[in-house]
Amino acid sequence: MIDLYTWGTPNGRKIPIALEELGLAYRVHPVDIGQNEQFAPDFLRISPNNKIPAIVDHDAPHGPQSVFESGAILVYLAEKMDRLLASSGPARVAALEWTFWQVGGLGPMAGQLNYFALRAPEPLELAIDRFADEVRRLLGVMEGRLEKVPYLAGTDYSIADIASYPWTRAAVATLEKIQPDRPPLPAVRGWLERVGERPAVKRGMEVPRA
Ligand SMILES: N[C@@H](CCC(=O)N[C@@H](CS)C(=O)NCC(=O)O)C(=O)O
Repeated sequence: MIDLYTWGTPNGRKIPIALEELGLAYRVHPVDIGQNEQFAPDFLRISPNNKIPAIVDHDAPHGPQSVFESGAILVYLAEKMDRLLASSGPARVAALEWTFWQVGGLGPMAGQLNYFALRAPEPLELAIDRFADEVRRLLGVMEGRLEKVPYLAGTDYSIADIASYPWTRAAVATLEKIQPDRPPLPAVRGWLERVGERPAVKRGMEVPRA
């Protein structure tokens, strides 16, 4: 059994998508970050950076194993099940490249864009423009990749697609709202549809349920 600590945000939804895809049994523990529950001492013992998602795997070979950081959790789960991440070779390299690209690039930049464009108490044009430009640039990089291959790691669906799906969906929606006249990203949109149709993605995007 895996304990999943999460909330209904793009980072929080990557892990239930992976758990659903891998068919692993899990218990959801909602951590309401709007109520500062991420600072509770019990949660900080698992996730010292006070961020969701985090897991505890009670069936790990050396006893209960906690993991924080979504990229580390995705690699951990994929390696545990030997699925969604090739064990060696170019497909593994590509899956890790695009997973880290998402965790270190698209996620933080789209997060800042969402904050400044949709939630900030006052509109800061400079910040909105800066993050919108960077998110559009990142989605352009993704567009170039997906013009050549169906999934980020190449021919097969992998943890790179799982990491990127919730953030790409959020980023495209935000850009459509603030820049409705800018040209679409057809390859990215096709990939969003392809990935979004997977039953595990549909189920994972509903976690944690209200
Ligand atoms: N690099 C982290 C980012 C996680 C993250 O930013 N989580 C946000 C929600 S999407 C959070 O828990 N924020 C609470 C806080 O910063 O106090 C990961 O990929 O797991």
